[in-house]
Amino acid sequence: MKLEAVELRRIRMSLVAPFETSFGTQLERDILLVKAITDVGDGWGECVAGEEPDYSSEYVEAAQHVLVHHLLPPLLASPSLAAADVGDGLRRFHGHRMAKASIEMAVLDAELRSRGESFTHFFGAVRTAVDCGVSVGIHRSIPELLTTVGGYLDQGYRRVKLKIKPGWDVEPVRAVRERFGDVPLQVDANTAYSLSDAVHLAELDAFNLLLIEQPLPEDQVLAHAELAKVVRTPVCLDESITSVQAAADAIQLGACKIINIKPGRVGGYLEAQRIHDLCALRQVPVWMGGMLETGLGRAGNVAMAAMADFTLPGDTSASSRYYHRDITEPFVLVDGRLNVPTAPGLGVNVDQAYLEEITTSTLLVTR
Ligand code: NPQ
Ligand code: MG
Repeated sequence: MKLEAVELRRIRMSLVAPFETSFGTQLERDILLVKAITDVGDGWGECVAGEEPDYSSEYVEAAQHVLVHHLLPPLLASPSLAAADVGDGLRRFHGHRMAKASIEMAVLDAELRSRGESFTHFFGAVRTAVDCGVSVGIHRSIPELLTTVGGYLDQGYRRVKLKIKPGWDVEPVRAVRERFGDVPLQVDANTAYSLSDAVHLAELDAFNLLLIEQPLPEDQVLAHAELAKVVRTPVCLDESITSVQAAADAIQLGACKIINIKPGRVGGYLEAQRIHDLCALRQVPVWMGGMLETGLGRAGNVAMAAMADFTLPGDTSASSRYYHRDITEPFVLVDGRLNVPTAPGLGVNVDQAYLEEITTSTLLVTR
């Protein structure tokens, strides 16, 4: 396969409701889509970088810059390119994993579509539908939070994740437990605490949570192991797990019992697959995270979440959790699950007319 050109397209999508986390409030998304144009057909990728460097150091404008000026030129110059070569081809460039993931995804989609193979078959997945959880933002009051959570449970979501931060943690968790009983429940702090909060966070142990996700900053891996001596709720890492090496080290250190896998965060679906396989070997449960993806990223994530060691429900929510209208056929919750696409590549089709309507810029990068 030969990469002939890459189309970078930015789109704006409003969220159905504001989404507040410990690092800020999201009202809409500025998303970078990547189309790989190859000699065997096109493929789609989606970059999960946000508008600002607040979830991680990456952000969408930087991702586009590094693709145009650094990552794409060597890939476009390569006489022959497969998805499996993208990681190696970009190894000399440090970081920028979300940018790298987006072009690898597009090349993988082109490659699999051309040979009629689905993402899910490529991953060796074992399920035809995946259990879905929902990530619930920080709310202005507990009554409003309970209304939101009740609505999601009525829709059938099988697990609830509450975003927490200092000042919004024990009380919302207590209120959800009191109102909704033993629904599978977990929390995500997006790095908002410090090790000195350990005794406070141990108050969450009373609520039988599945896990506490990324309580401490990304680089404080050892501190998570220290925290786990005080907090009995299993620690899950998200932001800290940037590679299979980081995953192996964190497990060895006792920093986490569970891992949130986001293909975009770790540099692509192939590295995510390696993390899945490592965790299966080490008997560490994993689950599929979410980055407010369009139907393209959602399709890849749902396909991967069908792999055997994805034993906990993911943040693979329905399209309607985030968007009134998606750029592909929407993912719809059926009995708390999403069906896994089985058509070639990502297995979804882009609504080109709607895509044009929400496009803010396009750039064609050629050889
Ligand atoms: C998490 N996702 O698990 C992330 C955080 C997150 C579903 O909770 C723009 C881009 C907005 C990326 C908001 C969920 C985002 C974002 C939240 C990621 O930590
Ligand atoms: Mg998280």
